[in-house]
Amino acid sequence: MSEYIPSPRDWVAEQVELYEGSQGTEGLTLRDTGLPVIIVTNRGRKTGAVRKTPLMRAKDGNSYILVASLGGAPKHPVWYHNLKAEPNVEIRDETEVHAMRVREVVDSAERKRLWDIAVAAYPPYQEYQDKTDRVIPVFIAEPTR
Ligand code: F42
Repeated sequence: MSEYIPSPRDWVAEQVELYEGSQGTEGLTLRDTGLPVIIVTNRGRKTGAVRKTPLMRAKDGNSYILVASLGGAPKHPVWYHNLKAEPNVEIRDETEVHAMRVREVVDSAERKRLWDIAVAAYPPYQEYQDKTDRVIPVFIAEPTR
């Protein structure tokens, strides 16, 4: 098994530790918003190390919508590049863990539909999009079995 490298951001690493350490029974929401979070386990494209990325939970049927918002920062988060290089991930949603494959949604009609679901789940995504010049990437994660 590859090494797990925690996020250099303490609050993110702490959320992962609590969420995963409790098998998905604690640390399930973003800070004081009360809104649900999932944990995406992916691989670093250079190190090959295991990375764990908490994201907001937005669902479309059995699929998850992953929004590379990084709070509306000018650059994509590093995990965006990791998922482009290695699309096979695991998603923990509370006590359930699913094997998933992700793809970036480039079709504009499909992106709009999924974006609207994501914004309904987590309204600040729209503010993040409004404050950045980049088009915030949207992935869909679909079950592999
Ligand atoms: N971020 C979002 O973008 N969207 C969300 O919906 C979201 C929700 C959320 C909820 C709870 C929570 O705790 C955090 C949440 N975040 C959300 C933050 C998210 O978890 C990430 O922390 C954030 O998006 C930043 O991602 P990042 O991948 O840019 O992380 C940076 C800080 C980071 O970890 N950098 C590493 C480092 O060491 O500097 C790089 C790690 C890495 O992947 N390295 C690669 C490797 O090979 O290992 C190489 C990368 C390369 O190509 O250089």
